[in-house]
Amino acid sequence: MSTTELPPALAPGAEILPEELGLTQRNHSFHLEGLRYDVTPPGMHYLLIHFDIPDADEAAWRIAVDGLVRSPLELSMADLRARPAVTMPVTMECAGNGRARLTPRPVSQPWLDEAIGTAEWTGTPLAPILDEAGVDPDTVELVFTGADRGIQGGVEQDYERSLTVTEATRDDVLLAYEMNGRPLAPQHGFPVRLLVPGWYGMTSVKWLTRVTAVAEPFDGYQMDAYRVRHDPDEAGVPVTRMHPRALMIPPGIPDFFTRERLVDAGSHRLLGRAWSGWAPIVGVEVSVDGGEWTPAELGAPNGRYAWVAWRTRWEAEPGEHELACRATDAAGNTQPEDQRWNHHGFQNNAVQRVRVTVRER
Ligand SMILES: Nc1nc2c(c(=O)[nH]1)N[C@H]1C(S)=C(S)[C@@H](COP(=O)(O)O)O[C@H]1N2
Ligand SMILES: [Mo]
Repeated sequence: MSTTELPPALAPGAEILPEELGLTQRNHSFHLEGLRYDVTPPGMHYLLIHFDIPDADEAAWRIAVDGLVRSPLELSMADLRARPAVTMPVTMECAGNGRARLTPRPVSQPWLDEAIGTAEWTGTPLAPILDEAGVDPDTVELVFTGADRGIQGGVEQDYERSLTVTEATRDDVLLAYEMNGRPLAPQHGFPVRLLVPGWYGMTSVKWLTRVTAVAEPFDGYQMDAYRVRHDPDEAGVPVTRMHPRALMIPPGIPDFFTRERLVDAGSHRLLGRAWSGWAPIVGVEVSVDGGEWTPAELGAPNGRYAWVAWRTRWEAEPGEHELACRATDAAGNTQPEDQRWNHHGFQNNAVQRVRVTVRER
C-alpha cells in the first residue's frame, strides 16, 4: 500500500491559508445553537465535499452492483424507491472535526467543533440488494464509488471508500435518497448516497454510482488517507466509528468576533447533545473552571444512531469562567481533555470548552 502524501502542519499560531478559507466556505459547519433540535433543520447540517457536486439527472441515474457477484444489477432510482423503505435519525460527524484545535494545526478543512448534524434519512437497506446480486463467498470488501472526480494528494480519482462484507451487510446500512422527508439536496448526495450509521462521514459515499464486490482489501486513496498516523512513516490505524462527543449550546449572548459569551449572574440551564458510534451514551458530565465533573441529566434515546439530549443547571458567579462537557458511552469510551496529535487531525474528540464572562445582575 502506498502511503498517502501527508499534508503539512502549521506552526502554533500560524494563520489560516487562503486555500483553507476557500474550503471552509464550500464546506460549512453546524450552528451550535441548533443543538436545540432533535433533527437538524435543512441547511444547518455540516457539509464536506472533496471535489465538485456532480450534475445528476435522477431519471438517468443508475447504481451498478458488480464485481464478484453472480448476477450484476443496474438499479434505477425507481427501482430503489420501489424497495422497502426505512427512515431513521442518524448523527453524522466529519472525521476531521476538531482538527483546527490541534497544535501544530494540520492543514486541511479547518473545523472547530461543529462538523456535525443529525438528519432523518430515508432509504432502502443495502443487504437485500447484495443478496439478490449473489455476492461471491471470496468477496472480502464492497467498494462504493461516487460520481465526483478530482485530484487529491496529486492523485486523480473518483471518490471511493470500501467496507468489509460484515459492515456493509449490517441491516442499518442504507442507500439513502431522502433527508428530513425531502429528496437529498445536491450538496448532500442527490439522488442517492450510502449511509453508514455510527461511522464518521467519509464512509457515507454521496452521489453513489457503483457497488463493487472485490477479493482484496481496497487500497484506494481515501482508504489510505483516513488513517490515524502519529508518525508519517507508520501504517496507522483506519478511522471507522465516531468517538464519543458531547457539545453544549453556548449560554448567554456571543461577542460577534470572538464568540465569547456574556451572561448575567444567577442560575442558567445548560443544554446539549451527545453521541458515540461505538455504543449508546451512558453519561454526560459538566465541569466549571477545570473543577470536578458533575453528571448532567440525559434525555430519552432517539434510536441507536442519533444524538441524545442532556441538560444541567449552572449557578453562574460573577467573573471569567470556562465551561466544559464530556460524554461517556456504554463501551467505556470517553473524551480526553487534551487530544493526542495525529497527521490529518482525525477523530479529535477533546472536550468542548466555552469561555463565559458573568456580570453582576
Ligand atoms: N462522493 C463523495 N462522498 C462523500 C464525500 C465526498 O467528497 N464525495 N465526502 C465525505 C465526507 S469526508 C463526509 S464528512 C460526508 C459529509 O456528508 P454531508 O456533506 O452530507 O454532511 O460525506 C462523505 N461522502
Ligand atoms: Mo469528512
